[in-house]
Amino acid sequence: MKTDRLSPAMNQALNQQLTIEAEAAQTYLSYAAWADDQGYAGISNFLFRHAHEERNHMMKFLRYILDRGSKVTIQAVSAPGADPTSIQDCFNKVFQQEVSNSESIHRIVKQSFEEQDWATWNFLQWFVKEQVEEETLALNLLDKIKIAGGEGAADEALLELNAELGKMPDEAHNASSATEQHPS
Ligand code: OFO
Repeated sequence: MKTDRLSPAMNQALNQQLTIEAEAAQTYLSYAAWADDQGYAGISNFLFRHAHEERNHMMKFLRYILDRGSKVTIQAVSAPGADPTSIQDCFNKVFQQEVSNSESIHRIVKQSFEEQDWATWNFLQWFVKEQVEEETLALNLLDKIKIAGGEGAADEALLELNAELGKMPDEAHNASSATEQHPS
């Protein structure tokens, strides 16, 4: 009896997305370490927490593939790109990464529609909504930086943003507890 409820093509697409989420986590980790090194502890903490969120996204894909009786294939994760050159560049890159991730998720939504795989279509709706929130968050941060002067933003404005992001609540725990497991 066939117990794998995913098509081979859908299994491949979901496993690829699992790797993309892991790569997103690595990129956020590298930006967080860069921001800390630049002296922006609050921005760094925000980015560390976001790295954790991306890892939770990876776990959601892993769990779903297993729940559908299908096979998880853990792949190598590529190294993040170069460090940002400024806080504005950092959030530009964050925004670009989120848009590219949204596009990748939308491709799988389309595939699930074409395959009439309604369980996967339904599973992906959480991610469609999540990506709207993540793109909006990144855009709002870019707006704040632009208003503060963009590449020429004064130190005071960046320190204010640093303090604000350090306190911003989100789904993931603080970097200090980043090694704990907390699926969400
Ligand atoms: Fe930043 O998002 Fe995962 O999916």
